Amino acid sequence: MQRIVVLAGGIGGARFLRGLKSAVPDAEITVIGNTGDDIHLFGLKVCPDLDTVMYTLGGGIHEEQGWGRKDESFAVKEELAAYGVGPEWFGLGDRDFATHIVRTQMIAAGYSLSDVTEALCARWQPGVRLLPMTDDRVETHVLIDDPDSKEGRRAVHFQEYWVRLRASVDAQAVVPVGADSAKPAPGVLDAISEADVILFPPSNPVVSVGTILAVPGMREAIAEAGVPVVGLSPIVGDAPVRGMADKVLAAVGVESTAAAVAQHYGSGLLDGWLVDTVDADSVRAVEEAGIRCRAVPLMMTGTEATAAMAREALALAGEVQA
Ligand code: FO1
Repeated sequence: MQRIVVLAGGIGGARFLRGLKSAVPDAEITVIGNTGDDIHLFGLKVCPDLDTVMYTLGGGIHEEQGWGRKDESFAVKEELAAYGVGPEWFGLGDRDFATHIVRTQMIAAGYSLSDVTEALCARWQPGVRLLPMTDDRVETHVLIDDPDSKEGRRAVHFQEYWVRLRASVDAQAVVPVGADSAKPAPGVLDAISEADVILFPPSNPVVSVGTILAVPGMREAIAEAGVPVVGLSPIVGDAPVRGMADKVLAAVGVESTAAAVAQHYGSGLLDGWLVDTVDADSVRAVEEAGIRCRAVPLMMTGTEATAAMAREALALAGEVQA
């Protein structure tokens, strides 16, 4: 049985996984989920990317939105607002709240985030093994200009940058706070060393895949696994398909192009890279950087189109191995 490890962020990672499962239903898929987007609100621990993967693969996701639960209501949020308790800018629904209550209660009782994720997945049956990148607390912060503060700059939580500010201001720096002392969660390094192929879905290269790679030992384990590592570009036609990758790429000095993202990961990590057909011109630059590259359609318009992308990624993995 083919063992596939996928480093996933939120919406892009989850949708890619749905296509991958459809393309190779018999594969054993381990997902290493980004937890840098996690946020503590109302005394609860919220793990947006783990939940997005779990709900998407478990059939509970709000399809159009890409995050949160379908058939959602917001009575708790409205009641909190009536008490003047915010933040109001973060849309936590009633059904979703239950997930965060269970998670927080289990963590308070001494369980690890890995244990909790396994327990939550027992309900959702995502059909993959979903592992948080770490059980330790990591929080991505974004440094923005703030003329009103003494330093002229201020750090905000990634969710505040993305959801409240809608990435409308430039990101000066992106810091995965706590990552340097985090340990990979149990099972993560074993899954990598036992993998037949490792995939980077079209997730954000800085705040999703980049944060996972920032956990000490992760990058080395992937490089040393000795198996094909293939990524799919989240940048199509010099712009992110969704999200704010352009803003956070600029913060780390990387252009928003499919080729620049491949070069950012580098040939020490990546063996293969898929770009969209509109970026076919960049294939040569990527190959010159020592990374095998193909141009194929990369818009995840539905499960079949996404499954085709997954098949292309696995075919490229086969090619680089040959
Ligand atoms: N994204 C939004 O654009 N607005 C929200 O209010 C919002 C709330 C939210 C609540 C739970 C959850 O799991 C995800 C949520 N997201 C929301 C998505 C999230 O901000 C990001 O898309 C991911 O963190 C990036 O991967």
